[in-house]
Amino acid sequence: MKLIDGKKTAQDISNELKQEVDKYTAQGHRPPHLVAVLVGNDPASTYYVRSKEKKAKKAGYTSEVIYLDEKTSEQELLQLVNQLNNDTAIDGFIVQLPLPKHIDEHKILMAIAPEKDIDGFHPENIGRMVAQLPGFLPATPYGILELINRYQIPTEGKKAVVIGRSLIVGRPLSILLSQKRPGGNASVCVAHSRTKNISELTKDADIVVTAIGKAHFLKADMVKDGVVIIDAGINEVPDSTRPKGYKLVGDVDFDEVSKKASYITPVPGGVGPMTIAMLLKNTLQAYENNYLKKKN
Ligand code: L34
Repeated sequence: MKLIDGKKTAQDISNELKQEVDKYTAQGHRPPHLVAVLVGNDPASTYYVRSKEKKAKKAGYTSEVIYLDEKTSEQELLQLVNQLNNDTAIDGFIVQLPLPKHIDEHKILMAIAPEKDIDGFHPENIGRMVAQLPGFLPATPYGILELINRYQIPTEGKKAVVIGRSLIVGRPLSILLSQKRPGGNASVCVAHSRTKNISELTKDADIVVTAIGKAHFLKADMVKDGVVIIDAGINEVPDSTRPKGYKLVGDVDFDEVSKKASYITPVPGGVGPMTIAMLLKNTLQAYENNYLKKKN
């Protein structure tokens, strides 16, 4: 079994990005600027946006989080999105999900200017991904592809099962894995809550990706020997021995499944840190497109 070290890979990518940024700033350009918007104060979401800001700064970017009250109206958030769209000092921004129930998520995502949509959630970027045109790939699936490529895990002609069909992970990843591209060319099956006898599918798979948010969902008897496991789940389970009172686990029963896997991502330290690294990569891309090309 080989452990896929997302934390280290994310660090490598961050160092690579920093070199690019240093090169641009040495030429007299301003650094890339990333903004995250958080509505409300969910502890996990707060941690993720702070982490994005911190990692951006480590890579030499400027960055900030805009914290909005839980009660912010849809109209107010739309106004802020519009303001960020028009601010040329900002290369890319994200609105952290989930949003409070009184705000229509789709309305907000649609309002983000596609050229600043570094999450790749705008329908224009989703369309570009599907058509394999230049655009932003959503950070978590992009990070998974990057892990597959950097670890040189064969995907061509392999049977992949993606469990989950969310806009953020399952749906886009299932598309990417099947496309003609590095880390692609797999035969992909998407499993979800309405799938019958999921084991029948996973047992036959060379690659299993879990993205459903259910702790210990994937068990050893559901996979074959030598399987590649990518765990995109992040679940908090109670643990009184930890200062926070919980620990993070993925969707995979890691201790058991890792014995059968050829490659496996841990949680934490797998897909999560890669999400942030690829967000930074997209931000650099946005900076090159929106700022550098206009200056030169
Ligand atoms: N708009 N909303 C928007 N974009 C995103 O890309 C996200 N996501 C998901 C939630 N909402 C979003 C994230 O950023 C999930 N997510 C995310 C980002 C980073 C990490 C986890 C999820 C992460 O860094 N995880 C670490 C451990 C964190 C810890 O110790 O608590 C890991 O090692 O998995």
